[in-house]
Amino acid sequence: MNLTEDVIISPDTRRAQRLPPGQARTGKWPVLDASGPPRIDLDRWKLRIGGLAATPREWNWEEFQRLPRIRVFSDFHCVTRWSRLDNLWEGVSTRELLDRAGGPLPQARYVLVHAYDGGWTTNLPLEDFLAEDALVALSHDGQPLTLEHGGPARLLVPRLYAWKSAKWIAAIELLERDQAGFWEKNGYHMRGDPWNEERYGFGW
Ligand SMILES: Nc1nc2c(c(=O)[nH]1)N[C@H]1C(S)=C(S)[C@@H](COP(=O)(O)O)O[C@H]1N2
Ligand SMILES: [Mo]
Repeated sequence: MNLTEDVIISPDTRRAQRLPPGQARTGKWPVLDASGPPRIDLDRWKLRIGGLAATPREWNWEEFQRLPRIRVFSDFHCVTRWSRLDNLWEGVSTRELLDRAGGPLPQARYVLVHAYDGGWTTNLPLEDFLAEDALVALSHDGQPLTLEHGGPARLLVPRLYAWKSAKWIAAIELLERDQAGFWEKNGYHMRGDPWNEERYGFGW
């Protein structure tokens, strides 16, 4: 892989020990989700950004294709203890998207991400969502994202466990108070930092 200068290198890939505690490396890329891929029609696909954004807005597929893209080199850590290192993602940075929605209102602190698979959601702090290596990815290792891995577009937040990286992303909702998503309601951690093993939240 030729890592040219226009690739954002995820800070965690520069650690001497790249595997977070309790993780094992896999060369494969397992598919993991709650209920399988939804049916997505590109003619009707939309990504919305709203809630506590200054000027909520949405893009259809054609409009989304015209947004500037970044490339990110990062690792991917699943809470079920596998890690896939050395991924090259391409897509639109989360900062770019929020800029185009006028930026966050002052009281915005958290994000609830909505996906196309039956209202699946996940929550994360706005600060993590806006990390320099966070993006809505359209391709992986030079290939368009497959449906099973979240295509046509998925969120990718390398610094958190992979369940925060919503596949089939549909909407980004900025909130003042943290609101538990699908797995978080079922006991997973509200933040999910793999380096602190934030696997489970309250009551575990
Ligand atoms: N929309 C949606 N996104 C999701 C999930 C899901 O069920 N629905 N599962 C999450 C979980 S638990 C993991 S580990 C990763 C797995 O991504 P992968 O299947 O591409 O490896 O997707 C995350 N994103
Ligand atoms: Mo997961």
